[in-house]
Amino acid sequence: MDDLRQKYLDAITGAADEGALEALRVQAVGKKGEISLKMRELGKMSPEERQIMGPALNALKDQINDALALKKAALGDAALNERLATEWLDITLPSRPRRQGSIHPVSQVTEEVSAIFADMGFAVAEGPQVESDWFNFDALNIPPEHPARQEHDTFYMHRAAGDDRPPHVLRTHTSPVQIRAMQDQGAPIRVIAPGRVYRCDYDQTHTPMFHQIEGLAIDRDISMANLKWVLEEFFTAFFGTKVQTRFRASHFPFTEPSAEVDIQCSWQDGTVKVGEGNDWLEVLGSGMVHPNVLRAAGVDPDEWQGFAFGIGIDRLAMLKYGIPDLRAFFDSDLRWLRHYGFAALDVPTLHGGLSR
Ligand code: 2U9
Repeated sequence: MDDLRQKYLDAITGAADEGALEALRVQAVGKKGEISLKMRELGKMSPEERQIMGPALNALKDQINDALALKKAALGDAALNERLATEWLDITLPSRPRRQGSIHPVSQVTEEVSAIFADMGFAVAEGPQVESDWFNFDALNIPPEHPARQEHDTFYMHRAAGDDRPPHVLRTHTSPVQIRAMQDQGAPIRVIAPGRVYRCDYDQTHTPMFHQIEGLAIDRDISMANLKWVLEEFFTAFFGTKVQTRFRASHFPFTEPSAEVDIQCSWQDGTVKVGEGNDWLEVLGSGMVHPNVLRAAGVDPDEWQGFAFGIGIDRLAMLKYGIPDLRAFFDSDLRWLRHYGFAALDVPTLHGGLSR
């Protein structure tokens, strides 16, 4: 019995892997194993012999099962340690760089301007970029032979041969949006119309597509004084500092009287600072909406009056963020956007400026 014990305990200790261990288990305590066979022989023994051999064989079986279990655990640990030592991931390896987008300054400024005017009760209106010449010109008191039609450097859409109707145009301003808004809602009305506009012009300060925001406020007694207050309120909120304005008499077909508006600024080392100094920078056009325009939009000019203004968004973005060249807006390289501080997460909120 002791030989048997020693034989199996030694073999178990020396087992190289789980396969060898299983073979030993079958050989020792399996159904036809050496110890199981010995147990079967108990029946042939005298009761005295059986009383001694029975417990001894059971104890031997338990001892071998315990040794098998211990060795199995040890082999499992060893296998795991071996894997841990050979199979490892270098988690310090830098991840692959991910390309990150960035909000465009024009989009950001559009949101900022819309939010400021929304706080003053202006709704945002949008309209088509391909317009009929009636909405783009006639309704705005620019008749077919008016020189402003040429000045606008209009892109004309194609008409089929034999179709004599006047061609549609790429809108040259967002004013048609406000004509449509007045037709739909009537007066009183307060809207701003941001969006893309098109003029056939390309040089250092002009691109064939640019962005405008126009504003319109019509009520029974709206005046130029209201216009001045709204604009100063806007510039002060937009630039984050008190900004004076200067009105200069001007002429537009759609407003009477008309004024060009300058904002207070200073020039230092070739860069402009808004809201300080004794210089003036022209930034927008404005005036009281011409009675002909109100009439075309279905609003009675004897009952209603109001102001309108137009401002270039691209220019505003350049001024606020110190972008010197308009062409940067059309550059596909995102690095310049980062250069001017535009991160992917610069999302303007309606109330309370930018969330960063
Ligand atoms: C309606 C009636 C009148 C909008 C106006 C201007 C003057 C103006 C320029 C500013 C810079 C265009 O982007 S820019 O080059 N705009 O000078 N815009 S008054 O007048 C309107 C608009 C809508 C129904």
